[in-house]
Amino acid sequence: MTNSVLSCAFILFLMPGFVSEAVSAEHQVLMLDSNDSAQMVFEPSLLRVAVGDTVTFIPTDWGHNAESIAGLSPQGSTSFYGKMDEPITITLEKEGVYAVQCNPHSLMGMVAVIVAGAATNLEKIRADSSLMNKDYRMKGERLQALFAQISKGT
Ligand SMILES: [Cu+2]
Repeated sequence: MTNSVLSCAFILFLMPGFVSEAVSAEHQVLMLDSNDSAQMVFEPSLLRVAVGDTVTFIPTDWGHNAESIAGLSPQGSTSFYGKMDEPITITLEKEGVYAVQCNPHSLMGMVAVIVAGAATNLEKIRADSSLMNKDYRMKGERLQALFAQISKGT
């Protein structure tokens, strides 16, 4: 009896999901009308996490959501669409750079960038997002500024 309980515990410990749940960290990003540096802004707007960590977007001020930007996330990652004025928690399951926007303020550049592990897709995502610049000037500018911070390693 004791032996079978022990071996069950051991098998659970060996399961990758169990291990990553046990060590994954939880992060929070606030959705704000303004902070010291900008209007309509995620805080922080650049976040470095480990693969398997979770990030919760908190509707601190009214009128915001958080959603993935199509095409600007690691290959094979799951897109997400948070509801207005509701928190949403995502798990960063793939390594790489994720770009996030607030839908109603995307044209005003309300974007955030999350790096899970290494920024393996940085050059691709940078190139793809630069195609948006002519249509979404502020969004493109803020994204490029955040990507530049990643490549400088700050
Ligand atoms: Cu917003």
